[in-house]
Amino acid sequence: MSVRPGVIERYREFLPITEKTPLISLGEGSTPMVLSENIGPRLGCKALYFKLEGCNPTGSFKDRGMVLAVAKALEAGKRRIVCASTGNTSAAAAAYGARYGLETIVLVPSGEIALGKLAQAMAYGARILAVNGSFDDAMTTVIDIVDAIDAELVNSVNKYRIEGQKTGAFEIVEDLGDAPDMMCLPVGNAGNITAYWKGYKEAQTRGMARSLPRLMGFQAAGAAPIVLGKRVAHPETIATAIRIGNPASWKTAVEARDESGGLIDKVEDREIIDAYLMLARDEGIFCEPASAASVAGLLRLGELGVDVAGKTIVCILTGNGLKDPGTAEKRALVELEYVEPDLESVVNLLKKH
Ligand code: AN7
Repeated sequence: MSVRPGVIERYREFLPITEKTPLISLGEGSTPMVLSENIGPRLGCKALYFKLEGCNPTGSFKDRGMVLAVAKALEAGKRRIVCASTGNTSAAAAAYGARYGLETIVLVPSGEIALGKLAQAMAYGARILAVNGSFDDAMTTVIDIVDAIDAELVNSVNKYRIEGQKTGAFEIVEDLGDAPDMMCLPVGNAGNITAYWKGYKEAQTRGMARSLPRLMGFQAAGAAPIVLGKRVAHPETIATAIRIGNPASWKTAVEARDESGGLIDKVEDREIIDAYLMLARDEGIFCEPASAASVAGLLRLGELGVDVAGKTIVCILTGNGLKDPGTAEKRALVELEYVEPDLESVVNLLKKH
């Protein structure tokens, strides 16, 4: 439990829970919707909001779905959870697993996950299997082993993950009083776009929203199977969170795209880094590279023939920038200025520019 209700309690009537489902929480959900000060006005949007999913307890949107998947695992009497991950799912699984006494096993692509995410899985005490292969190899392996090791699978092929993640859409319609015109988000394993679309449709059915948004999903150019219409054997991108070549929720992502009149397109690593730095320097928001793909995509919409002027748009910033300190250190290109600890030295140094 947490003092403010987490997503299970807040949205219990929208979720597949029973009297036996424990109302567990680490304080996930209710994340800030921050109005853009600079990027939105430059684009002529009516209003551009950033939903800061990095403010969740483990620093990413994964907590919304993980809390429900773990609650259902506990309800079913499971003792062990397992997942494959590019890092954030493993951090969330490890946190909720630790808190509620489940053994957590995570399979991650060896040497390919951001430092902050690895640090989290270590701190929470998960067993970390570094797989000699990609995320897609880790995912295939998890599906192969899950029954043999008597564990609950907590990847987004677990339907409770999608159910929990759809609460992001409910929060947005509650904050805005209706759905936005468009919502931009990164697409990796494609669970989140699937979940948001389900959430928006339910919000409309239940009278919480009148309209539905167009969903604009963005993959990294080197890991864009949905855009290309075929698997990518060796996905490559600086945004390690979405370095995925064969998304689990491919079909439902395409449905979300088509039913919403949206699109799934790709953004180059260079555009991702530009958006990542633009968010930090023009908005004061530090998200991880994968999250910045949403804004990189927004910046490309004009080119893609989509008019953003006068529109209300939400970008989902899926994870916290602190997850991946290595990218900031390498790409922000700020040199440390070494100085003696006295007034004269500091003043003289600052005069130089
Ligand atoms: C920051 O943690 O797949 O399209 O294993 O960490 O729902 O997969 C993470 C994905 C976007 C893509 N932004 O979401 C994992 C994992 C961040 C992410 C995505 C991920 P999906």
